[in-house]
Amino acid sequence: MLKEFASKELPKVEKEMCDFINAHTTNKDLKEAMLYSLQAGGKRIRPLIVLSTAYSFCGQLGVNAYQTAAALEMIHTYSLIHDDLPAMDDDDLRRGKPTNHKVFGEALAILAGDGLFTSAFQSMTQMIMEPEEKLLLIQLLTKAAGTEGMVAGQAGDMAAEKTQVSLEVLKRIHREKTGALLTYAFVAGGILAQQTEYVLDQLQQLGAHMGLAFQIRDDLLDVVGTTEDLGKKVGQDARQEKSTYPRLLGVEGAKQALVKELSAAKKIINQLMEVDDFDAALLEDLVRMFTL
Ligand code: GRG
Repeated sequence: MLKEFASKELPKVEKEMCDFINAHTTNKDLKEAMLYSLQAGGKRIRPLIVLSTAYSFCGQLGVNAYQTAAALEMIHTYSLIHDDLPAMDDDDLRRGKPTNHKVFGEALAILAGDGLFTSAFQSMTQMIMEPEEKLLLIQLLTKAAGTEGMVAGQAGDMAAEKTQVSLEVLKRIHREKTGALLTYAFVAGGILAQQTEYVLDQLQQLGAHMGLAFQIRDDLLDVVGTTEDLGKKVGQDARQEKSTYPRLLGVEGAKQALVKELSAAKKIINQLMEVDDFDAALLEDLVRMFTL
């Protein structure tokens, strides 16, 4: 069901992102660099979470849902461009293609990231909806992407490369670096579907478990290598000697940790079944997607 939903809905997010960049980027080279990374073939997990969460509660999607999903993916794309820069991970390949700075040079890649970051918020300010709801969606995204979320996590991750860290520190880094945007995706879906504080709190917790599961799974795939991504990643992490779940817990321990996070996620989805009109099918499929 999630697969069909994704095939039907994600092209609308693609269009939303590209139309916005095309309409609002005056410099041709900058536009090309931004579109290059946006169209480089990401899995679109974050937009898929926004849309499937909103749809699970109200069975329909308004234009604001696509705009929010598009803004979130623009921020994710900016973070990948900057993460690949020589000053950070210094990677030549992303999603099997040359990284943005390899194609466009470092200066334009920095600006492409800056452009995507600011365009995301610019597009959200244009959403036509209740001002309070819009402000909340924007405010929570600044928090998730910024110095209490992804940017803080990236700083923590850089510091952790030089030293072995505890499981607690590793969890915090991932909660901020990748978990914050994933959690936002669930909560934003709930806000777009006009859900109560109680539901938003449940979605926050669901996002936290799914965010950790996403990271543990990613770490495990680097070791056990069951997906296509593996070949691209093993070299990187082995070179960096980073602290990862399998390194701290062993492969079996990391697998158990993944199962634990996904069971907690399922429990929350079961609780949400008490909410009027909630249909669990899409979110249950999402949990299955995060399984090894
Ligand atoms: C530069 C501020 C700043 C932040 C960078 C997310 C991030 C923070 C860096 C990405 C580095 C990385 C490999 C993180 C591990 C989690 C992960 C696999 C992220 C990639 O997300 P996917 O799998 O990517 O959703 P696609 O390519 O599908 O969009």
